[in-house]
Amino acid sequence: MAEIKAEPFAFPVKHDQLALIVIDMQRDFAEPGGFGASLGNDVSRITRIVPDVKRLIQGFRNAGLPVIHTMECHRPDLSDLPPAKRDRGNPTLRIGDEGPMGRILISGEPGTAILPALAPVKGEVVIEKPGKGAFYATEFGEVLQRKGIRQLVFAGVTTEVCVQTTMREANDRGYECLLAEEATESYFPEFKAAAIAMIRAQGAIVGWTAHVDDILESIA
Ligand code: TIU
Repeated sequence: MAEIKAEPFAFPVKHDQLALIVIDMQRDFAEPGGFGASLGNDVSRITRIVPDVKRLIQGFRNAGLPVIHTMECHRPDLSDLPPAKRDRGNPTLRIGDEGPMGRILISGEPGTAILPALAPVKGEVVIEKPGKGAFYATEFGEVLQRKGIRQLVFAGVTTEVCVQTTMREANDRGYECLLAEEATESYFPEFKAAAIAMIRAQGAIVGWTAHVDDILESIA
């Protein structure tokens, strides 16, 4: 059986069931003036992983394997934004407010877009999600089922919020999940390290973690 070198043990890869899930690599989390910065975070940590996310995406495209992108965002009328989410975090700009890149985390606004270097290409699915997890109130689950995808490689931000939430949701639904370590980041290095440790603890309780080079080698 084909394997990807991973922790806590080798990931038993089935290439015909494998997809790359790129979580929320949006300007709002990576550029000054966006949502991440409004929460008081150093967004330069996020931009540093762009080259590793890019080569992972390119590897999947070259191998003819699916790449699915997610975007955290809300409808312009905020009907999918619970007050409990809008009011959280004491940010300088709340979701839906007008910022330097348009309205914060609103579908179609410039700041909500995926970073140009990682932009989806024709044919790639983009899931707009109102939650931290990609399954809640989206068509993500149906898309995976329709495409026969059962194994998910994860990249994107932030490790302990939207990436980990989606991995946990996927794990409960029976998907085998592998996190690409250099292709994910948090505003807090200690949270990234803790999320990686939690995910692969107890015999891969939520999933596996692997290095980008080892993932790329297996799909080359
Ligand atoms: N995409 C994602 O992780 N959304 C967040 O709000 N993350 C934070 O860490 N704030």
